[in-house]
Amino acid sequence: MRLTQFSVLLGATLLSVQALAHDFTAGDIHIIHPWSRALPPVAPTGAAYLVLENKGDQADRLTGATSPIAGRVELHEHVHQDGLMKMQQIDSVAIAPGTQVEFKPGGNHFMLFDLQQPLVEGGSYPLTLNFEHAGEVEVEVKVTGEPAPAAPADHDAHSHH
Ligand SMILES: [Cu+2]
Repeated sequence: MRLTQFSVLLGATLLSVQALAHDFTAGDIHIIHPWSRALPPVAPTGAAYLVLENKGDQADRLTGATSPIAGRVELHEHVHQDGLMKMQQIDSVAIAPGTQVEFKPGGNHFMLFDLQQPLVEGGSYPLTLNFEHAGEVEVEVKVTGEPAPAAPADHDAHSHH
């Protein structure tokens, strides 16, 4: 029963994610599908994800971001340290010519501190990205109910109770 409900939910979520695909351009930088996961209204921090593609022949660098809905936005990466996954702040993210840099759960992400409004499924908010060469561009981040990506292979080991 629970499994059936979950499958229905997952199917609906996949459809809504496709419907939400959207993109932006700043100079040579193509910004693909900025999104955030919906959170309970009390959450003080959130995260945003997207894909940056450098379509030019010059290296560029994402140097920061701001949003009117957050007191502060930091660039974060996940690192393995002492057997744990930890987040740490990074100053900038290089985007080599002809490559894509993916911000995703468990990897690079934008960390939004001091949220001024809840991340509600179906909503959206502005995020301004700053690039060394492409300059400043405002994108619209869509808030989805997308679940956490399935853990690799061994996730069955602890899901049978
Ligand atoms: Cu973070």
